[in-house]
Amino acid sequence: MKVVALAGGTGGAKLAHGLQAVLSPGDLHVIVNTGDDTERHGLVVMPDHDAVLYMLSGRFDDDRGWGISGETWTVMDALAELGEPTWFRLGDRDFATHIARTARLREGSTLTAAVLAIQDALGIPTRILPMTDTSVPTQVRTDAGWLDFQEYFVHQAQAPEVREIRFSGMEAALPTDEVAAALAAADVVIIGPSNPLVSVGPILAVPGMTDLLATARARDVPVIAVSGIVGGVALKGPADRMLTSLGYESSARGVAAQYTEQIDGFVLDSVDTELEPSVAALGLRTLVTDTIMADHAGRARLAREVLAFAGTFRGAAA
Ligand code: FO1
Repeated sequence: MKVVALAGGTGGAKLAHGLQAVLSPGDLHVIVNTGDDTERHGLVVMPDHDAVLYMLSGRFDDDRGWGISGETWTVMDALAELGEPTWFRLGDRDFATHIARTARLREGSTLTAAVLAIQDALGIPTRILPMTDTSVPTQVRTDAGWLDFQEYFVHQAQAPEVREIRFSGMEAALPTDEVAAALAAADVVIIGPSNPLVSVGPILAVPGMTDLLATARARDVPVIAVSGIVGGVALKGPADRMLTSLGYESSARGVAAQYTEQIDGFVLDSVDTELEPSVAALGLRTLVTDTIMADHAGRARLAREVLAFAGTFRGAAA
């Protein structure tokens, strides 16, 4: 079964890890948000790509929630001595990823070719595909004006209220050929439990992306989203406060409402059972289960349950 997962931050990366564990090698493609990408110390850093890369290669630091486990910080400390800004922390081994990727980009590789080479080097059986090859940096408007995403997220610790979100340069972006091919071959598309506004939102905002999803759905490929809001609260990050400050409901139903035009099924946590009828009233089929992926076994369990749920759509369509 060919599966395409859409992923932003940690939640999407965890579900992708579970999917990789239960699918045959080569059957999973992950389309990642590149709106969080930034340049630090002259290097291209791709937080969402790298969260998935490190998760799928068993390197992710689950305790810290980003970067590589067992990191050392020699280069960062040396940069601090040189007076360079160090609020965005890059570990020594993480630096190697950004150096290798940036070198390939400077040699003329596309973003996709540069990251696929790194994935091959790390030996993962999954293709992690940037949603687009051009730069589409996410910016958020706060009461102090527009901020680059990492300035808001890391430097200002997500403290300012977000009034507006934009993806700079998005009007000129296109899904890559690799993304289009993965969606054309997919049997199931799964939107991971990532922030619907700044993680999945940019992926769906790439011009032509929702058409590719619609084409897949037209050949009976179910598109299923998993809520990253449980009991009204984001499992990680500022999604709950962002939904509220932008006038949406911070709940699993609020997440489902973001995707109604694009999805067929929605997975919500057992904690939110009472919301299930109102999600179903949006025209969606639902699965209510434990969506908290506490450990590796939990990731694989949720992946299996979501794939079984997806199987019920194909039966219904036949
Ligand atoms: N998150 C932090 O909270 N502090 C950091 O210093 C930090 C550094 C960092 C370096 C590389 C990388 O790939 C991710 C990093 N993150 C850091 C995580 C991060 O930027 C966010 O979690 C995502 O952009 C939101 O999805």
